[in-house]
Amino acid sequence: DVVPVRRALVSVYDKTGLVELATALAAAGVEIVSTGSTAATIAAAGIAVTGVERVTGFPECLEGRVKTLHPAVHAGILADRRKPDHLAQLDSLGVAPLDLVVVNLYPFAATVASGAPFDACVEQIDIGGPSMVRAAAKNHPGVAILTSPDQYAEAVQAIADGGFSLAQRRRLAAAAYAHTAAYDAAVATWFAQQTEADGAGAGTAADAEGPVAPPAYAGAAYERLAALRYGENPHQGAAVYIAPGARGGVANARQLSGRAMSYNNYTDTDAALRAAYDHDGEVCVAIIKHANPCGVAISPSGDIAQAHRLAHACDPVSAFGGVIATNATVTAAMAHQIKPIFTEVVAAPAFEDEALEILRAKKNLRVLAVEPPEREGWEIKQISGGAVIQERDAYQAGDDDPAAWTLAAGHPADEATLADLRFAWRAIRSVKSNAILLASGGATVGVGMGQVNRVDSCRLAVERANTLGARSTGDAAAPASASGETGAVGGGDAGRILTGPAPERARGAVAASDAFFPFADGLRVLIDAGVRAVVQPGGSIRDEEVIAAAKAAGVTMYLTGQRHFFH
Ligand code: 93A
Repeated sequence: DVVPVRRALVSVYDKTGLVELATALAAAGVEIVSTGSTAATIAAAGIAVTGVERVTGFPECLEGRVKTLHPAVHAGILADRRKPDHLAQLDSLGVAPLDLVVVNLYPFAATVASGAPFDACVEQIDIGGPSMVRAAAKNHPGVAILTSPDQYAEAVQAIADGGFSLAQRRRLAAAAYAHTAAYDAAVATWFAQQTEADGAGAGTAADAEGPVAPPAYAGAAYERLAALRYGENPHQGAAVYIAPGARGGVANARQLSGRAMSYNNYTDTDAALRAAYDHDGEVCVAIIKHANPCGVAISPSGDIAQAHRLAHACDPVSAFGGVIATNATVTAAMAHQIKPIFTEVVAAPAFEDEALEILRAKKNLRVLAVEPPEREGWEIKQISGGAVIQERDAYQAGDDDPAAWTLAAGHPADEATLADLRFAWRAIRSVKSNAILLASGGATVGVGMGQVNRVDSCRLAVERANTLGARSTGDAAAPASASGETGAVGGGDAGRILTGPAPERARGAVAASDAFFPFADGLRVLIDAGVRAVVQPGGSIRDEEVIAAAKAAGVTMYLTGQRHFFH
């Protein structure tokens, strides 16, 4: 099933490895047919090349829009060698078959990412390239297709060994179709976005009454970035993919140091970024374990090291082996704090040089430079037999603003309390439902996550607040005396950011609930623990009973009118 390579068509935008490939092809006696600047690059290296115009008898025209779109090219690619009739037709038409097609496409996504104007982006939609790729992949019984310089080494070896095997050609064909599918998905996504921006398209949530169903392209193909060692567990195969046209977020992260990212590293870092970037205008640090926050904090003074201390102090036990993300530049002071704590990943938009040096010294710590994740877009979740797609729960949703809340019980909150309620309401969006979150001083102090009834989430939040935490002064000059105390991990320097035994942190804290209280029982757990103000969506048929319980206890309660389930 090995087909020898006698004639190759080479047309590549990315010239990486081109001369080496052409050299190997020429050495193997392969005739090279090529387009414009690809042919010029090959010829400049002193390698014999036939211009595609000689094959087509037609000049490249329309500013390059028509180069290879010609029957002399496509018949040469598509003729089925197993059919004598096809070969006879080629003969009578004077067309020679092509055994190898090497094409990589115009850089459409990179052009969009560069902020180029509409027409310039459209010009970078490759037409002739994908046509050849798809034709060659279709005719894989006789033709091999290469779409990336990564495949050249394998190809050179195959040609030296006498040709590509059928298994190789099939694998290359599958990769080729995945490539053109992802390319078209990027075009489709961008195009639909442009149409929406014109106001002529399907519309957005902003201009419609209710939620808008995702357009067809929302489920478009993802492009495979890399295989992962394994999935959630070592017996599960896994890979990571890039969304068409996406730039930010963890899938596009630049890894600056540490071991390769695992599947769980990717998903936890994603959760950490979601949490950290939900606090616009504030310096925020989020620590995630098993997709849930074990600490989120902002620093009113913009001191990221302080925000990290506060986030860590929420639950130092769980922060062991966690993932840290922030929306601000990591300073040396923060890096010093992270150093003694076993941490899987640190993700940030930027790092001070000294911070990077400190973090790089920890060989197992993965350090990621990440552009902000996109706020809007579609979330895809697989279900058996298909998928459900929804609009992302937008960061900074309208109900974030306390001015839009309704005071249902107690006195209006003072400025500091209102700031904590606002923080808690933002932070709860990254906690798995049912979620109850206790906060104080711009930091979570107790998180009750993922319970199947709300009263259990309340109990969990209170218990965790009162047992797990270690008080942090949030002060840069915190004494280094508390090593080994409650919740300190790793001993030694880890104690530096923990300044005392776990206090009763639920007392005096504020609480947020991601959805309404169906009964007063959950709220009573919070009241009994000393919580003084609560923010929740409201909307239960027993709202009256819940509000009455708050009033009776002198607890302030705000209703936001919007819930934030997150599963
Ligand atoms: O403009 S096209 O859509 N029309 C074509 O006929 C065509 N043929 C090859 N783009 C076309 N190509 C693309 O040109 C290839 O996909 C490749 O990216 C590029 C190589 O052109 P050059 O050899 O001039 O650099």
